[in-house]
Amino acid sequence: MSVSMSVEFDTVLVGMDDIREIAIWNSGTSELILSSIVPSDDIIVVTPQADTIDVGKQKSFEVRFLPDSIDVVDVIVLLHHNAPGSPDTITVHGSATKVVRPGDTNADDIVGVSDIVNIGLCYGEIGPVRAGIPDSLEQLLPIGWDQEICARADCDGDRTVSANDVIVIVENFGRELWTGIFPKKSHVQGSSGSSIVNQLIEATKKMPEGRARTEILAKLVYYKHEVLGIPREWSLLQNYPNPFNAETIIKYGVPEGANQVTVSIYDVLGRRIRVFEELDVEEGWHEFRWDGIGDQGTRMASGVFFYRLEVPLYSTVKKITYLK
Ligand SMILES: [Ca+2]
Ligand SMILES: [Ca+2]
Repeated sequence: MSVSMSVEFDTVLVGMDDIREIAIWNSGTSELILSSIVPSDDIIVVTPQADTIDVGKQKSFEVRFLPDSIDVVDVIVLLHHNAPGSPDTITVHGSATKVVRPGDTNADDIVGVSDIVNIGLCYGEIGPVRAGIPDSLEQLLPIGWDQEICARADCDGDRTVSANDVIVIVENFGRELWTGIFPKKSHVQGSSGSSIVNQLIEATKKMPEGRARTEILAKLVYYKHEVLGIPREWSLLQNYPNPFNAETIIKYGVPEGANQVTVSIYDVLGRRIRVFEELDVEEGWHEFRWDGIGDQGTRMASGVFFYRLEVPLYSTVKKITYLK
């Protein structure tokens, strides 16, 4: 017998497996006894591990590739048998890659505040583009970066570690490694998103002064206001509808959390006729609804009223018209 064959695997994900079949012929004149089939590495498993093949017959063997790390592998399988030339060899070639949760730069299998550190450390580094699963937030970890942390720090897979990669942390925040689900959209929005961005802003402020810190901070602040819609400053909008009859909505913007926000309604004589108070107010947009009734339960007469937003360091007044 003389076997010299090779088995090729495509790229396989770490933790998954792939199988090829090979056939061995007995072209000799006596029974071929394969006493042992031994791969040089246990990431390759051949079954059965021993067998007997009749003259002129063939048998199939299963070659299973079970990568346990990101690597390119060449494994030699030794076939010990009773014919001349033993042992024969099979070479197995394959490579393995890993699915990562983009944003999990420190590889602890969850996307969190501490993942921003590696973006700072790898800022400006360039490497191979990341192969991805289209339209998903799961992507493959590329082989070929000098440092794995920088491959991971390029969270969006565009081959450069930049401030944009921080947004991937925001949008995958709290997600774990492999769920079997490919979420296509961020689950981050409104005030919960803003609280995530605030945590990342605090973490970024601990980075050393420099381009990374400046650009990451600018990106996070931009995201908070322009994407999540958190107001940049206190604001009181014109009520609507105005004039109103049944009910009107008074909307105000809070740039950062406040212990207490008060909006008061005054009549033309300056008497405070209704007070709306909210405690522990989260940043974002909020609203009150006024139905033309005073704090004493009295319906007001038609006319002009004023509403004032009051917080420390900011106060503003707007006019409202009530038509019964
Ligand atoms: Ca992490
Ligand atoms: Ca990037």
